[in-house]
Amino acid sequence: MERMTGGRAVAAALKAEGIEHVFGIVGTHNSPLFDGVLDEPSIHVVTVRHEQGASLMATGYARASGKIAACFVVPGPGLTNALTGIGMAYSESTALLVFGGQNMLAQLEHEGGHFHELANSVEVAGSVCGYSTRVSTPSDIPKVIRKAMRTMCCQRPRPAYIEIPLDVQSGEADVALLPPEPYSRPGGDPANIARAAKALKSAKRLFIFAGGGVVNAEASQPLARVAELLGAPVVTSVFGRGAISDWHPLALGDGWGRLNLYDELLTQADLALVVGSRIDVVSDWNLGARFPQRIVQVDIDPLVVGQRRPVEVGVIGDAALVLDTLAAELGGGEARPCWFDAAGFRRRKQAQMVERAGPVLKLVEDLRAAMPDDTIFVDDLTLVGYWMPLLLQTYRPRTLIHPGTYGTLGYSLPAAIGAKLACPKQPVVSISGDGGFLFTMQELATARAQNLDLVVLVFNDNALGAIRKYQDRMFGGRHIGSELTNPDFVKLGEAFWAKSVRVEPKELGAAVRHAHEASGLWLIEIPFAPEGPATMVPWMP
Ligand SMILES: Cc1ncc(C[n+]2csc(CCOP(=O)(O)OP(=O)(O)O)c2C)c(N)n1
Ligand SMILES: [Mg+2]
Repeated sequence: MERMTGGRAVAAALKAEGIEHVFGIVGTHNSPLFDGVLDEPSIHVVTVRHEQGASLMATGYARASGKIAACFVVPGPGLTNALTGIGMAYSESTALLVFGGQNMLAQLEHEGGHFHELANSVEVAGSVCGYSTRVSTPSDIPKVIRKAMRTMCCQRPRPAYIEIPLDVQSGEADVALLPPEPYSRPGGDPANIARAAKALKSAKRLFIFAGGGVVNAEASQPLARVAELLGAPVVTSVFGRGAISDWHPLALGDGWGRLNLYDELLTQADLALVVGSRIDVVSDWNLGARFPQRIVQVDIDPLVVGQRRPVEVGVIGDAALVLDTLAAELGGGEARPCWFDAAGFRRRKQAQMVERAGPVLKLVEDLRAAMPDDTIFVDDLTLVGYWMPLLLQTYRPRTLIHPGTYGTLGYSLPAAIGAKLACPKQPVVSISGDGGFLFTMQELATARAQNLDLVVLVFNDNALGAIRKYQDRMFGGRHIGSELTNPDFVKLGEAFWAKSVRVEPKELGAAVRHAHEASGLWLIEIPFAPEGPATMVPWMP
């Protein structure tokens, strides 16, 4: 038991939980929190330029590394600004720990016109968090942080919100810090896993659909092992990209259903093993709706199992633990040869992509060739970005970060900054359109302040291009609100001290390679308006 302020208790508990980064903006209502971490050299504070940047940085940080970061925001506008990134994290099944300041405890009982006042803030945050609470004494802080950590680490990861009134932040109390706890996730019911193994053995032509849960659980190795034992090709969801390396002979790539690339697989398969995927309605449903009748589903979230399609066997548990046990169950027999011509499929898919994605494919291939294999690419909602999960050869988990179904413009730059801070040894490339970039471009100042090596690409078509295409298709070309008058992006980059250039699409590979080799903060504008059929936006009706 030690006497300390609430601010110090937060810092000490964060240190004990192994949290190394705090993203945020300081104000009067969270100053004791910031002051508390001044004395913790292991905790690095990153001042952002808008709270949306803080929460998006923390999502990129977690998706690139699996580590949890904290955010410190003031109440009212600080919290509401951060909500967009917290909503993204919720939708992406990503953990981040947000601390909100608050007025004094006694001021919270009824509306009083207090500074930053926001009614029901715990419920407001709770709508995009897996856990949301307010603490009323410094003594409770370690326990509450532990509870938040357990909800994030022992089940489907979701953001957590802890609100600390000013008098609790600055008031002193006796605080008992908690010893570290090994967080564990459920391993799945062994009898159910045995049933799943039996069902899988009875199938002749099965495939695996791997989602973000495989990435979250670091389950790439057991996934590949199970796939090899079953002779099952593996399709990934957008979130599962990299869960199996594209170098693996059983990898079929990303499963954007809209392009009907997978008909050949779906019409022949007799069972789908779905691991760590909610079968997302935006990106996977066109595929999921055509999965075979027989489905075995593994997920940490009981609500996901059987949610979209009835299952023959459902196993609730961590993907790595369940797949490990499953591999042991299956291990008695020989590895089966794959029933599906995966190499032939990949060749035919590539030929289709040349036809459908033409110039975008060339550009993505140039990007891939220009950068090392461990480069982390972070997409925004932009025409090139939509194509990335389909077209980018992805060799490792956590190296292609595509925005979640929540789908906010302005995702890429802050998420890329978070990714770089979490994984400083890996190159990071941010991919935005001219529209999305201006949502969060002020975080270039954060990248510069943190001295980050970062390559920021802005594809400029002077339009909200995806929406302009939608208007072409759905409204007979009646464009409203989708044309943009832009700043000079090179001058804008230079104003933020980024080395800034404008290059033609065919020069992109060389420009990106040069930026990577030269290091530092780079902004590369590429005038590019990809043309083509409406199916270029894979989620369009
Ligand atoms: C916060 C938010 N507002 C609006 C949208 C709707 N929206 C989706 S894509 C898009 C156009 C994006 O334009 P740009 O970033 O220039 O990329 P482009 O489509 O031109 O490649 C818009 C407005 C959104 N996804 N998020
Ligand atoms: Mg655009």
